[in-house]
Amino acid sequence: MKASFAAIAVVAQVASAHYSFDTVVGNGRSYQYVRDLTRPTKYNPIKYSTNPTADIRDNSFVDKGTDIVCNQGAFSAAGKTEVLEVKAGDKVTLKVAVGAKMEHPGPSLVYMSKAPSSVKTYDGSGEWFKIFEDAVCSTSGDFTKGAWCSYGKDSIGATIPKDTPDGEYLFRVEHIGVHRSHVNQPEHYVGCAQIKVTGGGSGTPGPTVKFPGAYKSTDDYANFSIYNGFKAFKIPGPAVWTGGSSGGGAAVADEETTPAPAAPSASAPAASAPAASAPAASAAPPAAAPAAPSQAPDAGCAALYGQCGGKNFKGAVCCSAGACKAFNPYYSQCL
Ligand SMILES: [Cu+2]
Repeated sequence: MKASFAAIAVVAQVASAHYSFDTVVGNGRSYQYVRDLTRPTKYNPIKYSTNPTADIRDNSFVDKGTDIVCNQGAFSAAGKTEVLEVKAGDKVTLKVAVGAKMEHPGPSLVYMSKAPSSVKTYDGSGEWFKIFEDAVCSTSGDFTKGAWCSYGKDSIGATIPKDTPDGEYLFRVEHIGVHRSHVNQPEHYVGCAQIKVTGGGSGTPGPTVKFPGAYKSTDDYANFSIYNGFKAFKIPGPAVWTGGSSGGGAAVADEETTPAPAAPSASAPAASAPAASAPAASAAPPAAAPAAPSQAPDAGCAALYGQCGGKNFKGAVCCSAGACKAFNPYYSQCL
């Protein structure tokens, strides 16, 4: 039947564009060390609660509830998920399920959070520090696709800093699709492995954030446009911790409205490093400095290239730049 062929085609296409993480590369089977999830469609993204209802997937939100920690229902799998022993200094890489690839433009991030005792009983409500991030690897590539470091890849990995204290941790990978950030609808894909770090050091990981809380819908990344060529991208979340005791102070959350020439506090030099320039990701161009956002959609109307109308669309039907052009009954865009 014609309809079922169409349905199959859609599923296959969505599965390769959307993704969830299920295995630790080189270690075990699907969901052996990675917490399984309970969402009906495992590969669907997590979005902001402020997004149009029609667009929200499975009641998973970046800004409320706990799905942004390790994905929907992941904590219910904690007890049956095994704990992978790794040495500080080792690289841990999580792979996406069912042979999919991360075919969305956007940053990759890896965070860790220490369990108070066994990670099998830890809900991830504690402090998280970032150990890896990447974003744009080619300023001349297709900014809607291959210019992004992780575009088309099937895994995200990070080296456990040597200074990481021994103990059990959640190892959280995240990819954020920013292809719809121009309409404030970034897509978050997250997954957590349970690991036990041995041979570590006595560093103080930081700055730290919490989930939810690390990201806001008003952050740069959530209001960014990949259209019209390269522009500097500010990676959300805190600065990457590479060792030592850069923690302590306030979490360097992504305060998009304050390009504050923050007087570098002499007492915490590492914490004042710009979040956007990943020291670990050597491939990232220096251009990714926290420059002034080139796009500042005004409160009321949609920004250039933003959606400004269409059936089920609940946003503002006006443009702060350009004119609203209808492409079909479901989509109008400011051009
Ligand atoms: Cu998507």
